[in-house]
Amino acid sequence: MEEEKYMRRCIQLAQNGFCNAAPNPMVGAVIVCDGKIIGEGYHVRCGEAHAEVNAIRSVKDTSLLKRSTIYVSLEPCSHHGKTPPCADLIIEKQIPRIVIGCQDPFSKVAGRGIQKLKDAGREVTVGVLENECRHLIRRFITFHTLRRPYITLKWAESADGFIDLHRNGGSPVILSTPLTSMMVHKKRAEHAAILVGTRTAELDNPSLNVRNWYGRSPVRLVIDRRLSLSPTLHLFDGNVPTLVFTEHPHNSLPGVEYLPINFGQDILPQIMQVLYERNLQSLLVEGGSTLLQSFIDASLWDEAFVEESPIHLASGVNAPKMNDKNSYVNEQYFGRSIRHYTATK
Ligand code: AOF
Ligand code: ZN
Repeated sequence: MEEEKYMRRCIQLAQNGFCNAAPNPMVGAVIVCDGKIIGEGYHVRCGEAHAEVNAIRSVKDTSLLKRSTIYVSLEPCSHHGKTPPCADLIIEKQIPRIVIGCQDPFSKVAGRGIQKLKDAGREVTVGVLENECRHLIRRFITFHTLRRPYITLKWAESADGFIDLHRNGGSPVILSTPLTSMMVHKKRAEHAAILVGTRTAELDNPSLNVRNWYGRSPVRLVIDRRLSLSPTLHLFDGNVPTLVFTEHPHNSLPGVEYLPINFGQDILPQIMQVLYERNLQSLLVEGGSTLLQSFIDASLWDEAFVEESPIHLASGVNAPKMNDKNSYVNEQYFGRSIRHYTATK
């Protein structure tokens, strides 16, 4: 119980890294001596000190470290990355006991941090609140174990199962409310990249940036096989880096990169490969229906959020259909019903 209490605090601290830790994982650490927390820290920003370093730095009376326990939501690192190994620091500071939430899936660590601590004679416990700790860094874990980004699908549909709007020549029907659009912007801030298909880019002219929430805007991705999209679209305003997947790469717009892919083959694995190579660890797919359905049909997704509007459209583009085996929980955001799916692994 005691261990879970401190690990819960680690997770809470780790979440403060939400905006800036990526592509590193969010990690929190707590140092406890004689039943009291004497130090706390979290990984604030990629490239800067790790959680354990910040927690150790925060301890006023460092002589207590020799009889303390350090709790950390992720295995302390064992490698020299942008910062030196945390396992070495813990050994150097003579902290005798280490309680870890989950193992680091990153190939340069992957158990070596735990081993280093054990080899130094420290008492190591692994797996306290393991599921919660893994859930916190699920994007990082999926990226490093499956070698592809963590994929979230998102759409809003009418009560009768249509998405959109102005596609039948009618005037636009807005299915989301200003409040649920905040949720969409929060989702954008949680992802490293965001993808839409050609028709969505053309008809909705989305900016795909983060406005109604705080955090970084994701890298924008659009599929434009024949380069038919107008350069005046918001996507090409140069405010956020944008990648265009096409069979006719060219270079003419600032902030926009054209990447050739083979449309004669399945394009999703090719896009995934580009994201993997660029260390873009998570992807939000915002439409349209055909693109979303292709991710569903390929079982290439991890989570999906479907906002159900009470509005009846009577016609329009059919909303994507989940497979029957996919279960969801009902969530509620600001009076709107959301089906939240999690892929079965
Ligand atoms: C930890 N504590 O707080 C974090 C860890 O380039 P670096 O030095 O920042 O190392 C990045 C890797 O370190 C990252 O891929 C992950 O394996 C681990 N992250 N480890 O001990 C932390 N954020
Ligand atoms: Zn570290």
